[in-house]
Amino acid sequence: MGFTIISAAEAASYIKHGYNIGLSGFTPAGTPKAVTPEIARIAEEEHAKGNPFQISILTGASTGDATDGILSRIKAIRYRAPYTTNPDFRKAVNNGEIAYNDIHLSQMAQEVRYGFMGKVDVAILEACEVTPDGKVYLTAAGGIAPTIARLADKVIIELNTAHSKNCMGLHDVYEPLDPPYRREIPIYKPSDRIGTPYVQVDPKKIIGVVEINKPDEARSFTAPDPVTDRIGQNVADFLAADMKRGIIPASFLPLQSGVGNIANAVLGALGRDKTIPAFEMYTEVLQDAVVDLIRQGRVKFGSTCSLTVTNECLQGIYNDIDFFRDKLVMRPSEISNSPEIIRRLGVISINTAIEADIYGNVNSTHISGTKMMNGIGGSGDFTRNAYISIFTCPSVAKEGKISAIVPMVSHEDHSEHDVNIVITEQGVADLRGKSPMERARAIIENCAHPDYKNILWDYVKMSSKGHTPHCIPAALAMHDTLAKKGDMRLIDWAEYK
Ligand code: 0RQ
Repeated sequence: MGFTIISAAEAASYIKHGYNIGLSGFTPAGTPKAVTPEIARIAEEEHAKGNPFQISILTGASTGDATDGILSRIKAIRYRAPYTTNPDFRKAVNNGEIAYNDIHLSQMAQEVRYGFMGKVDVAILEACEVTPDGKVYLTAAGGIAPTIARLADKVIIELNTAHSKNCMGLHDVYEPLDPPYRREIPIYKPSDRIGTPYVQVDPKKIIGVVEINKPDEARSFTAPDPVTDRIGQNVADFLAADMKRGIIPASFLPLQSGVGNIANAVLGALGRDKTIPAFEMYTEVLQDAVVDLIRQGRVKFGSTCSLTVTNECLQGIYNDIDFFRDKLVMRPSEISNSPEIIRRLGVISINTAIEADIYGNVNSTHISGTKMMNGIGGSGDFTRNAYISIFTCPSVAKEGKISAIVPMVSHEDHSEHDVNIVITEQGVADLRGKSPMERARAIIENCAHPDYKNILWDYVKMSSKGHTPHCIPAALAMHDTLAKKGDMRLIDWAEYK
């Protein structure tokens, strides 16, 4: 290996107040886990002495508690981008303690390169192997590792033996040139490889190697329930029908699917539906359900940014690497989420909404318009460029007190111009080729919960005419009723006319 072995504490001592830190990883997969808790320890000591100590974090997507959790609890994060799922980080953001920049994941690496977020002082990369000439073999995610490794003044490697060296070869590392020199990214099918299996780092920049043995902070999934199962089945039935009528080619198209239980249920249902041929994934996160489908031959190939799987599933992949090697590839997030490639391949996107409005605008990020949930992640990258863009969600949240279908979304991430299909456990609203009023009818009739159908029709009736009818004083009245009375069903439209 040829580099100095240093402790996590020693590595952390190179991080100074005000530094911009770049981290490998995408979702907790592939994120460094040993140095960041030591940075937190230094921050705590400095805070105890009355000194300021805060850093900025630039990474691929969400990290684990060892980064976003620990550092946000002790107020050691000044700024962070992009997507995150940590509850303590979320609390700090919604308290106004952290400057959070929620950008599309495909844009993260290039915005760092363009200098929008300042320079990268230190990059910390998790690796399963590093060679003396600076070839860094990443672990379970591509993220923005190639970019931060190249731009950072200094690099720290966390060599994690919890990841097998069998991971070597699963990555395809490629960084596009910036305008005006950018060319097409030459991926024409999900399995195309265009780069190297490692990230090249200038060996002179490597401060040292921290040896660890820590599994990814993988999230477990709650068991599927009747609602997520129904949503999954509705998605599978919809896609099978679209294929039957020739809208989706008989050979099928690559799929992207988000994280969480709905995504797992959707994939499970697609796998079971034998009228749908074995298909490919061109996605950013690949969950356990897809790995099972690869084993069953139902998924032929998975191109992803990260293996966001349980540790047991990940070890299964490493153990059966001869089987998986030609069926999986991990890419940097700007390639896995590249609008150019998503559009070229005709990817069908499936993401989860917090709420959708009757005209097809979708909120993926904010609870009641102001509180950040997680972030937009890659949902915008895929939705805007998909062959067919699908949003799923349960029709109601919090035991029915909240309708996921509302007159106007309280925050907009995906506009009516980009959203093709909305699916709840109630049914499917196909918005393609429809005018706003036609969309409203499809969404209210097919997706809204029965408790809310008349409420939503009453809103439409009281709306002033126009291309997109609205009653502006009442557009957020269901949210206002939730805030005041705790249940959207208690809406009294007369109060808002
Ligand atoms: O609350 O946690 O208190 O139970 O929101 O909702 O139904 O458990 O759904 O975990 O799949 O998350 C959109 C946030 C959904 C996620 C979002 C409450 C609900 C519950 C969570 P509790 P569920 P999920 C790939 C693509 C954006 C990024 C993306 C997400 C909690 O899917 O972050 O798509 N998406 N990336 O009760 C108030 C509503 C609500 C509501 C739900 N209308 N009002 N609360 N909840 N709807 C991934 C990457 O990009 C890496």
